[in-house]
Amino acid sequence: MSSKKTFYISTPIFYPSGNLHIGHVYTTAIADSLTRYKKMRGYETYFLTGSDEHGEKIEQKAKENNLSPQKYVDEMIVNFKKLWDLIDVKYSRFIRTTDKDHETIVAKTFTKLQKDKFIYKDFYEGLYSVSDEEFFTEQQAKKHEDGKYYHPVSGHVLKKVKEASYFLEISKFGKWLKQYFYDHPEFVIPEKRINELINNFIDPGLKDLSVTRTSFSWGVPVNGDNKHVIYVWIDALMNYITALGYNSNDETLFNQYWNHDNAEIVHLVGKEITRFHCIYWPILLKMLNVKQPTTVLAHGWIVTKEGKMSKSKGNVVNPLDLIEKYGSDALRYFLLKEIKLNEDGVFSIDHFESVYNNDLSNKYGNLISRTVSMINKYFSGNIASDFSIENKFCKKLSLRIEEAIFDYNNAMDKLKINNALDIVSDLLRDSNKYVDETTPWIVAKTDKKELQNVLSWLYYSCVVINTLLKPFIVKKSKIAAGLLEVSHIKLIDDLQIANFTNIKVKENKILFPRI
Ligand code: ME8
Repeated sequence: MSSKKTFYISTPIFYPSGNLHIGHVYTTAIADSLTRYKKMRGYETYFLTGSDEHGEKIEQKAKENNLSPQKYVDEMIVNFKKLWDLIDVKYSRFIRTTDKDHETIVAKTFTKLQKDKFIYKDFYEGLYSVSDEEFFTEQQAKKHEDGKYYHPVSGHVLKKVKEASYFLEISKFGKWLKQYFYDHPEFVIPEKRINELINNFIDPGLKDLSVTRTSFSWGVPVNGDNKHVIYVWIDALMNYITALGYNSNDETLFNQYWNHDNAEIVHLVGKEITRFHCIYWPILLKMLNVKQPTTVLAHGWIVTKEGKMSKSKGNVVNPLDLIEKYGSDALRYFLLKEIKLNEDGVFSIDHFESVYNNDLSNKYGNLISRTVSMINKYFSGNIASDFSIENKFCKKLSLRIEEAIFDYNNAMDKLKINNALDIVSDLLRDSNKYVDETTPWIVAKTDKKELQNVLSWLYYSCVVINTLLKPFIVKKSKIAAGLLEVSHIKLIDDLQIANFTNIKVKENKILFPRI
């Protein structure tokens, strides 16, 4: 095994029952940016995303479209991958629950759990939401005046079911899980979600989970009892380890990214699926004797002024429209900076455009542009750098840069993406202020040596800012790195002034034209 530190991150695998919207882009852009950051810190990384293709909902959708389920998901997945390409989401693997290696391990794991007596057969009687793939008791669901039961969060209608089913004996693990939460405070971020789980599910007593269905056939059948199809959530959760070859003939990736003490493993999820990832998943791993992930980061929702995005409200924001009009970098930047990870965040076009103009055009684009123009104008694009700090503004800026790199790393290591972006944004503001304070165009008239010093620090600040923005602003930061002639800088550790003795820039280009 190599001695490099490893980082493994996953998004939920999304249902191909509809097109992806900015909520899905949000989670996936967080995962992609954290991966790019970890690479800049010298980690070996593995980033997993994919699609959750089995189940009754997909079977129904396929029927509505007059297609076989396989054909239907094959078509939907083309759009998923197109979107990820457009927005620079560079995953290591796109797993589909219909992938043969995944299906094989899911069936094999089910058999193992039966053998180990964690799964038993009985009858399931209760309420089920097809759209949310979720079961409820009558106490948990809302009964309306019309006599029907509805999902307490999504509002989808629940249907009564009674069928033979296999059950996973999770009721035995409540005590263990509660202790695990106390011993590993970093396991669920934000912490407030742990209390919700304990109060709503663990303390009242965990109920064994129905893990198979007989009312549809689009899924992985139980070995030796083909009428039963393995319940979607077990099938889906397993993707996080089947993707790495867990329990297959080749466990190289599993050993490299999961199965060792220093492996950093992060699952990103939206808050509505915290229960599945922080209760069922850790218990399943415990049953399989597999180590737990480091952290489940459950972020809030992107909502619009009309509330949570949903087709019936007609407020679903299509990422393709935004990418076409403003570019993929602007969408990534907006979502990652303006939506606070732990809270719900409101999306509006006005806000989006104001962030585009203020942050990307006026602050970032303008700083790079001013700097490149001045180095071209006063030094024909080439300075022998002077990083002395006698000038008080140079000194102040040098300290600010050092502090920003430190704080940024710290925030990113703690997965606090929007804080990291605030730190870069502050450095941008201070660097633009530095230009106004040092007035290089006046110094140019009197003191070329002083100008060399002032512009060296300004250039260095641009390089640092641009490097720290690389995980978020993928395309334009590459262009800016070209203008600043630092395309070879790959690691944050390379950002030392000793590496910039000879400063060169190319002809200026506008990065973000104002809108
Ligand atoms: O739940 N704001 O798939 P799904 C922020 N297949 N994030 C949002 C969002 C919003 N408004 N809407 C969706 C499933 N998301 C299962 C997962 S994993 C083993 C199985 C994001 O297609 C967020 O990450 O309904 C959320 O958890 C996920 O999409 C739900 O995607």
